[in-house]
Amino acid sequence: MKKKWWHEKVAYQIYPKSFCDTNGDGVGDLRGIISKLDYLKELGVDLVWISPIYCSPMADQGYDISDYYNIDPLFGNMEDMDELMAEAKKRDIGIVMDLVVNHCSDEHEWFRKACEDPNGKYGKYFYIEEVKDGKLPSNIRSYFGGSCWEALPGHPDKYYLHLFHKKQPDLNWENPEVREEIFAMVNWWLEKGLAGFRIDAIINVKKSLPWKNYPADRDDGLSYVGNMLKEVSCHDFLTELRDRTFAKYNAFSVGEVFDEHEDTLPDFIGDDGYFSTMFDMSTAVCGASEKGWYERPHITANEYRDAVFSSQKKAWNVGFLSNIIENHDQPRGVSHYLPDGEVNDTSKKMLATLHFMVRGIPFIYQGQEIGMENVDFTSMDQIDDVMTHDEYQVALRAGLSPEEALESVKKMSRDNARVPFSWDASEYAGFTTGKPWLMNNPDYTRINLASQRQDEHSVYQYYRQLIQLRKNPEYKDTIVWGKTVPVYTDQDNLTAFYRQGEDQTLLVIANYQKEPQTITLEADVKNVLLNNCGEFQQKEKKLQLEGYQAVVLEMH
Ligand code: TEU
Ligand code: CA
Repeated sequence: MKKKWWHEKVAYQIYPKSFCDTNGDGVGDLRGIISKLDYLKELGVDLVWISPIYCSPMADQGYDISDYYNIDPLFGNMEDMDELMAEAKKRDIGIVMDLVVNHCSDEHEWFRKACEDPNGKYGKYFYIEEVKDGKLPSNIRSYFGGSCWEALPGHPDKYYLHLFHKKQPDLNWENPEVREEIFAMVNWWLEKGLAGFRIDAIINVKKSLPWKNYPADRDDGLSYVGNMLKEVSCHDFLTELRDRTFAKYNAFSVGEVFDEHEDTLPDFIGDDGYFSTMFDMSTAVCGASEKGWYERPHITANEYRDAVFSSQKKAWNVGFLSNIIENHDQPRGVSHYLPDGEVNDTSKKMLATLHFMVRGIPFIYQGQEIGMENVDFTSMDQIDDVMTHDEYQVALRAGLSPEEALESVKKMSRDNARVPFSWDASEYAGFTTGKPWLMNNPDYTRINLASQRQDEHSVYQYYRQLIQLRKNPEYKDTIVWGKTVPVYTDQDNLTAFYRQGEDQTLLVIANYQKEPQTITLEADVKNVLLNNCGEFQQKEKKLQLEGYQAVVLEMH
């Protein structure tokens, strides 16, 4: 496998609306990010991915872009962006933007022109179909609920495709002019000195044509988008995208890819893959039900382990996955993957250890490093996210009471991770001097950065140690490149694996339960590199682990 500059990096995701507000309007901004660069440096971050900051009507929080060449005034302006890139560069931090090109906003001028003249140049930028007798071209359900077809404004006989929100019309990648527009835009940003892109929803760009119906999978008569996507391959589009853009600049690219199969993984992240890396979504999708969020069971310790190990095995010898426990589309990792009632500093550090010690590029989502938890929403009015509101309706239609529906969807709500970062214990958690656009997590006086910075045993300090260990010249090669070899897999609620380097072996053990557990070591311990709690209790070959204890050992 070819070594690339990004393999050793530690990345951090910023959700700009909720990171840091500097002008008191309650919305995070670019100057806020600039003001926190020293903080990110202190943590040890090398790459910062910022969710969309382009001009947008914000129907889907910036994932509906109306101008790819400008910054939304909510976040600042292009001077701020240039300054951010320059200041980041001084600190040896690369800026990664979100590339949202499966769709744009219905307020983009391309779509406005398409509405004016559906048969003209811009009509061909989208998927627009004639509809006779109300018969839609296909019965695909949009990701956010309802049909993916919507009447074209001003043309009741024509419908356009939107796999996401109706304010996010899909761009027609079959049209070479559209692809040229996209490549030019990507290169324009890369010329500005961007380190790379996170590529949004990219597996959706290739549609199965001609349109047709699929077997319905809910009683709305509609069918999951994936049923259409699995009939086609993105290969040609993604190869062209790579060759015309990222490859020319040696830029970093991380794909948002779901449901990828082992046989095509080399195409995505092999040496000459479409992307530098892609997210490992295996734990995020664990337990997902076609019926909706309300049907979703809590993931178990063994399921978590099996999902991680199977990804590690798939990617070994192929390329690098990017590891996450949460992002702006997921609940908080600690609430998602740890049992209810057992979310505490020790178990949070255990999860962090697993996240950082498996092979791959670690991405921290803002607030993860201080162990931010899900929000105890008490009303749907507190939730902004379009997807949560749709899933709430799905739950009601399935017969749940409003209370039950709220209880069930709030566990998965994307707003759990979208509430403002808890900087300190002052009003609005130090995020803004105004009123935040989305409520703070009410637990901010208990969980915030300011207090954890002073406490050497905090979750935050533990994240710093994990990053320092990863960058320690003595262990770096093993942690970055070493093979992940699962061990003790017949013990329940235990995730343990070796990282095998050239002439070094590390052993990572996590006791994923509140009861103690004992393991028998296969070799002698040379060094204890990390330990998230209490004593290191070894008697000869027996190692006794406390509940949620995690250790990283260098072995003889
Ligand atoms: O997400 C793509 C996507 O597939 C999501 O619908 C995902 O299934 C869901 O959020 C899981 O909770 C990307 C972005 O990350 C998301 O924020 C956007 O809403 C979406 O694309 C549309 O651009
Ligand atoms: Ca602001």
